[in-house]
Amino acid sequence: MIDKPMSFCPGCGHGIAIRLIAECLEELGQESNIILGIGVGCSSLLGGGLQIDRLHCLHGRAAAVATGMKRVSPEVMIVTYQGDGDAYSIGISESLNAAYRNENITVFTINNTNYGMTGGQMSWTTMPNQKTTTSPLGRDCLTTGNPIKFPEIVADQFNAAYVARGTVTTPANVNKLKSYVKNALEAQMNGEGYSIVEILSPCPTNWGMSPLDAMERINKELIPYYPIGELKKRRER
Ligand SMILES: Cc1ncc(C[n+]2csc(CCOP(=O)(O)OP(=O)(O)O)c2C)c(N)n1
Ligand code: SF4
Ligand SMILES: [Mg+2]
Repeated sequence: MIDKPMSFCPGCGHGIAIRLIAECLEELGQESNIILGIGVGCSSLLGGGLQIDRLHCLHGRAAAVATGMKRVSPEVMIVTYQGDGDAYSIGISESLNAAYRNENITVFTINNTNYGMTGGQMSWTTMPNQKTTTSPLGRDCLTTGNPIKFPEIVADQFNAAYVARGTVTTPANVNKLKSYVKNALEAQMNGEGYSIVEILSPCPTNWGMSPLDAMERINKELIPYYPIGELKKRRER
């Protein structure tokens, strides 16, 4: 996929995340044994260079689609790739229900604290006081709720196999994220059940920042609220 053009803005985190997922699939020998359930959003731009079977799911419904795929073809790796708006704001019911049932699927959620594709509207992960096109004065959590910590809900409350949060801001963080991605995929290969990795990812275009400043924002503002690391694992790796 390296020599194929992608449609992401300069400095977007989606490309790094997709590359890591593709590398892990190759290293695990699964690149020809996978179907992606892709959410609606900038995530759906990933198709450009990726030679992988995929279905573009209705907005927010990828976890439900993945459930059906996995139950019909349990030997195939089933992976969803979704944004925070898709997986949480719009698809929270499907996301919660799949995690609650401990479906043997792997979910990757790109958390860039907004609806990137449609011009930067507020999502469930928009930070307190963050300005977006639908919260022009800054997010008021008293009237819109607090930013959701979906992986924490899954890790604390559900019988899931593997839960982690990573980011793409530094080479060290990219390396850690790659190990989380691989662990999540291995959990599915072992039949352990539901695995999820949330990825804190820059959206310089809608944040109105340079790519470097957007990375810094994640390090300084997002990680203190959304800690990175492994939240739950059934097996030591
Ligand atoms: C049913 C439906 N409602 C709304 C939209 C418009 N829409 C397209 S992408 C998107 C938000 C995507 O945000 P997110 O999942 O966070 O992905 P990102 O673009 O930030 O990576 C919305 C609301 C749609 N395509 N379909
Ligand atoms: S709008 Fe944001 S999430 Fe979408 S491609 Fe551009 S930087 Fe990435
Ligand atoms: Mg988003």
